[in-house]
Amino acid sequence: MNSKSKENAKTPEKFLDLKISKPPSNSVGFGAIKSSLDHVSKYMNPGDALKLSLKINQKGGFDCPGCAWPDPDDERSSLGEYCENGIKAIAEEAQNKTINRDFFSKHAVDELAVMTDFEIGKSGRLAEPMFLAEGNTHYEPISWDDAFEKVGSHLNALCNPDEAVFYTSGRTTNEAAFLYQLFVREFGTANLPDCSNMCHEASGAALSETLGIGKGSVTLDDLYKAELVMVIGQNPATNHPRMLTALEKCKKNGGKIIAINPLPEAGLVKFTNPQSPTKLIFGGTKIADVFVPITINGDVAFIKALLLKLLEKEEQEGNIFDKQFIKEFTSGYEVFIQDLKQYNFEECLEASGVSKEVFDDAFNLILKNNKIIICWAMGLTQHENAVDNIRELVNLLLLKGSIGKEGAGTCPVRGHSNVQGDRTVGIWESAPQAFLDKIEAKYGFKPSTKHGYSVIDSIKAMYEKKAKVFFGLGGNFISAVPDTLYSAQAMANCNLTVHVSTKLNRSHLVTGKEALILPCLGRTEKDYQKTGVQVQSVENSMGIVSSTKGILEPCSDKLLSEVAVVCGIANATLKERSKINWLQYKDDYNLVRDDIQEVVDGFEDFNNRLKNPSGFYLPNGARVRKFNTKKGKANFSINKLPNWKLKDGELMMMTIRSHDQFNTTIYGLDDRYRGVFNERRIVFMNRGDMKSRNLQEHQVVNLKSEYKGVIREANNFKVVGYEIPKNCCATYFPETNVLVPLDSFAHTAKTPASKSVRVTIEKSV
Ligand SMILES: Nc1nc2c(c(=O)[nH]1)N[C@H]1C(S)=C(S)[C@@H](COP(=O)(O)OP(=O)(O)OC[C@H]3O[C@@H](n4cnc5c(=O)[nH]c(N)nc54)[C@H](O)[C@@H]3O)O[C@H]1N2
Ligand SMILES: Nc1nc2c(c(=O)[nH]1)N[C@H]1C(S)=C(S)[C@@H](COP(=O)(O)OP(=O)(O)OC[C@H]3O[C@@H](n4cnc5c(=O)[nH]c(N)nc54)[C@H](O)[C@@H]3O)O[C@H]1N2
Ligand SMILES: [Mo]
Repeated sequence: MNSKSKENAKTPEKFLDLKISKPPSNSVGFGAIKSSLDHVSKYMNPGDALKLSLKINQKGGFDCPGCAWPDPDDERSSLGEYCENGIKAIAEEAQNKTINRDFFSKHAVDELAVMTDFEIGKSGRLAEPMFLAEGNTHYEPISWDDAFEKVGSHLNALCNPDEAVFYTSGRTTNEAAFLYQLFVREFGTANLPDCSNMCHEASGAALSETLGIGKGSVTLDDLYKAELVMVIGQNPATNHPRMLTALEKCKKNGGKIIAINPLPEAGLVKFTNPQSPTKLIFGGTKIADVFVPITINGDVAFIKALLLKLLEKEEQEGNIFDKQFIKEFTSGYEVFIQDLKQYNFEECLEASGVSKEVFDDAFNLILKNNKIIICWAMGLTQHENAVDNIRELVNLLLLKGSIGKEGAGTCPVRGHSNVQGDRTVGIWESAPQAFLDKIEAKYGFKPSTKHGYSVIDSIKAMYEKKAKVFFGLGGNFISAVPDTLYSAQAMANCNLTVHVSTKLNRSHLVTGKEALILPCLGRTEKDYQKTGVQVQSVENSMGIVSSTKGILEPCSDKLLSEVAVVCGIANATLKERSKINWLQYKDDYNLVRDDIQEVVDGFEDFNNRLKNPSGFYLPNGARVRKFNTKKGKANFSINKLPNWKLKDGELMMMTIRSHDQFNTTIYGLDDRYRGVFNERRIVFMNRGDMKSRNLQEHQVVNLKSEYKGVIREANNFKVVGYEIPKNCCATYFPETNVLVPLDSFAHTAKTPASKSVRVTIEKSV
């Protein structure tokens, strides 16, 4: 076992050289093009870069491994569906540098852990399978066959299949994900935690209960046609840049936009479309008509205030609610209204931290418009009351009849490029019985019907030594999960930790007694198999399934595809006891798709329909007012105001992404749109809160969070005064994951509450 797992799990607490400038008033534009070209020229050869940028998100090209924002059905830009952060995601994967046995023989595990995440990521692409033996300080090379046997023998040595956990990150394609969950279920467990547990799980839980489908209901076309789009708890200029093009189009068609966010995020204020050269010169579009600077976790209160005023108007004028829709399609209206009437408007507004003037501006837009789309992301899903946040939004949409019609509906904006597809094809620790029945009918074994471990349950189980093998298909578990030190102990308690990865990351350095790194092909690379170069499929945030095919030569000839890795491990683990011929699938992915079509609803004629260059839409009940709930109706829900209070001196901290990162992969050290350069260990604070604590700009501070009597600490941050509501502060993920308590998560969904962490701030001495 690696002796220093807890130390290795933390990001190094060292400073760089912080520079601050005024945040730019608009986003994207020239700055974005320059930034991505700089990035590409540093890490890729120019020929590959050009080839890739022409094929990114093109029909018949490859799906950008960045975010899950959909591509236009019709015309696509000749520059590729260009976006700065998409280019960075690709450059990160397609870089020239590789690391193999020489690298690992030179650097001990503990030595690598001293590097920052930025430095670790820059080491290069993993080029061959590596093994860390018990008690060893260095990884050593291992053959693929031996690696498969090693995993198989560990799994088979467990007393019970439930002693293993199988994590998935959302880049995994449908084909690899389907086979992976099939293997895990045939092995005998439902322990399938995934990044979705930390991401949009709360959206899935809230939407399934209220609208009968855990996905959003709108298409891109709806966004163009909406009268009003609300963008809540989301920073699209950084995390979904192509969404701004859709919002711009909506505005051009007369639509209005309300942004609700504690921070005046750049893209929401002004946006310059990089594909429109005249705009680059003459300035951009002001995106948000109303910007609502809400306090962290003030959303239920704000929405309730809106609902109360709508109800008041409805009672006066009688034509505000869509009563026909409510009568025909919904359930629970009376009880909901009764409950709503118990709340007081002024109290709600005060709890939201929003002024009456701003409230009125937002309210008037909602009052006037009936084609409303609500978009949201992590600002709503990562709170203890996350499910309430989303259900309350659904209440608003239902009152306005804004669901299942053109230009209206729900739009949870997904993170990883195939996180939605992974769930569709069975990466789910609590999959519906109907799905498990289909697996049984097709393959002849009975999948476990137990509720498997989510991310949080997995960490607890490993900590308590109830789970002993950790397997990760993609991702960077230790840096992504909450409560870094507790989680590091959980990993260290395992007999074996395995990661299928493209790049070195901190999870490779916080290991069980033994550890494996299995390097795989990325999206951009050609996947050569017996029947030729393989095509795979992904599903975007709006339920469109489309093909993806790499175009570059693999960076090493020792890489396997994720599909081949899963097949190899399944074969080596299950051997003769399997009812499935595992090795056939890796030779021909069409066979995987034939199986998916039999087991997963909506994939009829899959192989053929995947040939359609624009892909195909999966069925979506909410989109056509067919609500797949128990009563067949859309449900109003009752949501309490969260009753958290800060103790004296505490601030509510949100952990957010900078402009130069993809989750735990740090592309660079700047957060250009927020005017922060060359530093990540910063805490954004309200200037009044700084004054009352006697803190100066760039003051070095330590952060502490106390939760249920346990104190967690993160040291060495620099204070940056910022336009953020009082009593709120913000830091970057993953540096402050050490402060996020494992036990603080969304009810029902178990999403870690990494946007509402109570902290105190002390000067470092
Ligand atoms: N370039 C890039 N693209 C990405 C990613 C990336 O890291 N880099 N990550 C991908 C993934 S996996 C995901 S899930 C998405 C994440 O996309 P986002 O959700 O946009 O990412 P975050 O940085 O977590 O931003 C959360 C936003 O919510 C706001 N917020 C925080 N708390 C609250 C609150 O209580 N109420 C409201 N109304 N707002 C709040 C914050 O100010 C911030 O603007 O992006 C995906 N795309
Ligand atoms: N405090 C805090 N914590 C958070 C969040 C937050 O906002 N705040 N956000 C949460 C969210 S929304 C998410 S989605 C999770 C993300 O959690 P993860 O998905 O686990 O993390 P990533 O950083 O996206 O994973 C990056 C790693 O994936 C590997 N990788 C990249 N591409 C591929 C590929 O094609 N195949 C394979 N096999 N591996 C690949 C690389 O080795 C890389 O190091 O983090 C969560 N954690
Ligand atoms: Mo995510």
